[in-house]
Amino acid sequence: MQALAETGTGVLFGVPGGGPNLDVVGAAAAAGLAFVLARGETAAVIMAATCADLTGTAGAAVVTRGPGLASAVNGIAHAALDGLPVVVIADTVAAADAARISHQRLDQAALGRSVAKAVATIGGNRAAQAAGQLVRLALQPPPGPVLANMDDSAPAGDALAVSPAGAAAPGPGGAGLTPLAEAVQAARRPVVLLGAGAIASTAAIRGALAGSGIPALHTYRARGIVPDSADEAAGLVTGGTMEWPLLAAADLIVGLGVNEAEMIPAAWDYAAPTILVSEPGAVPAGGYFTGATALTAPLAAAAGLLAAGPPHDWPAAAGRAARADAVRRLGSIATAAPGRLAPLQVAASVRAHTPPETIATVDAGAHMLVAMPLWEVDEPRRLLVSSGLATMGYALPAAIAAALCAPQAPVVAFTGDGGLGMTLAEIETAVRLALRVIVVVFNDASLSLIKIKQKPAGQGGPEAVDYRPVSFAAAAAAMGAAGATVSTAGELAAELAAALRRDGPTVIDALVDPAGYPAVMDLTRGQAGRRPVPGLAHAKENAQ
Ligand SMILES: Cc1ncc(C[n+]2csc(CCOP(=O)(O)OP(=O)(O)O)c2C)c(N)n1
Repeated sequence: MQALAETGTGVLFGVPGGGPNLDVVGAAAAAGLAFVLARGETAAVIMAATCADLTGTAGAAVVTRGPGLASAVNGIAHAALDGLPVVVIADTVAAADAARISHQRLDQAALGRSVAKAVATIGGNRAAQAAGQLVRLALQPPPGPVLANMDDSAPAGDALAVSPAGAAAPGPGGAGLTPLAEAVQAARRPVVLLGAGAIASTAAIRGALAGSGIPALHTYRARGIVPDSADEAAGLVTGGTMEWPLLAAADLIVGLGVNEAEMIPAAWDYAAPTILVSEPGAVPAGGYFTGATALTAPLAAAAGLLAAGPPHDWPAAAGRAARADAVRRLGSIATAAPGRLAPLQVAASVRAHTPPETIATVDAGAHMLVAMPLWEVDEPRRLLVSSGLATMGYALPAAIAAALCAPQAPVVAFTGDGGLGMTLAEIETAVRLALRVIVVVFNDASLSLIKIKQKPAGQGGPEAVDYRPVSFAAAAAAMGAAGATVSTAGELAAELAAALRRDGPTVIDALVDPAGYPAVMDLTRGQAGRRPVPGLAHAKENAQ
């Protein structure tokens, strides 16, 4: 605990088992860390990972042996794929008792190795030293989750086992940024892809791109590096097709700090060459970007090279035009049956009725496809999502952590009814902690994203995707939160205003019509996305 406190960690999340776990909670208090009791271990680790994301310090979670760690694994996997430093402290069946006790005994080292950057058994008289080493390892680039299995029968703290995913392969040495410098000189239509690895270089990248007119696409986690109010902010790159008009018109694609786990598994088949630059120590991009050149260099230097390139021939504000076109096309899908809201209307209305500094957390599902492009941000870390793992059950725990670790900003959690069902009990956590979290549930009693994917239509039957209707407003009230059901834009705006004035959490149960989701899917990931933006001629056509 001392090691965590010394590096700035302020909160320990968890669900303790008996004995040693409770000692950990006690040690946290002694070291000055607050303890937050969660309702589930996955949620506790997502909370810890979100605090790590927002503060740059290591997140911390404590779980019991066996079921506690097994239940935490999904949260650890989220932290691993989004590169977030979290220290998970687990009780164990002591090695000295292993021959006798098989109750709740799992191979916790093996379980941890499959998702964590490093696993250590910590105990005995070198425990403090090993703990310090583990915390440093979590934070060291590339950051990631680590697991400490506590075992006082361990003789002197076993050596740390670093799992392969945590050991960054070195990038190509020698070439430095020369290939980028040459490509930039030859390019007339460069596009930049910004990933979460570039957040730390935000100032340099903004300085280089501001006023340059070079369009910048952002991965989900990188949104806000170039503010959405800038002409260069071109919207999202997901590996889908929303970004197609720009990338198809580009003659050079330059990725800065892109984590390829963020990209959906579609083919990367643009005609323009792709050059990916990773910060030294980061996990370099690998196989996703077919044919790409990977370089390891400081991102600020790479951004500087871009700014020093020759004049380009993009139309004025090409990035803004591309993003506006995507948002306009999404907006045209906002139709809903009477008594229901269109999901697009919900996302747009929440953005319009909350202050600019609001932090939004977004769950996995069809609602995410509408919330992500519509949530405009002017700073990084205002739009949080489980990007690499894309796990359901993320938004509510992440929102609770955001309210705790970034208390100055209002927090909104966008979730589907399926995802909220997975973490519903954490509403009580938000009530207990009196956190101003606004949960907006896109309630259509269905796993809509999966329903869209039923091919042929209806594959697997309704029983594969449909739930009975649930009143999340009533469930929230049962846990002591404010709850309201809304089915019109006016009701939604009124409930948002009331929620922003409230000290504790509010659940806004938005009855949505999922009818527009297939068209949203087609626009963001299908053929409808492959339509040029008016006025943005294709580079090849232009060259003729
Ligand atoms: C933990 C987890 N289980 C399953 C999935 C696969 N999955 C992705 S989206 C989705 C449906 C989400 O439904 P809901 O939360 O109601 O949101 P909607 O799609 O209706 O907007 C499922 C099952 C996942 N991403 N994470």
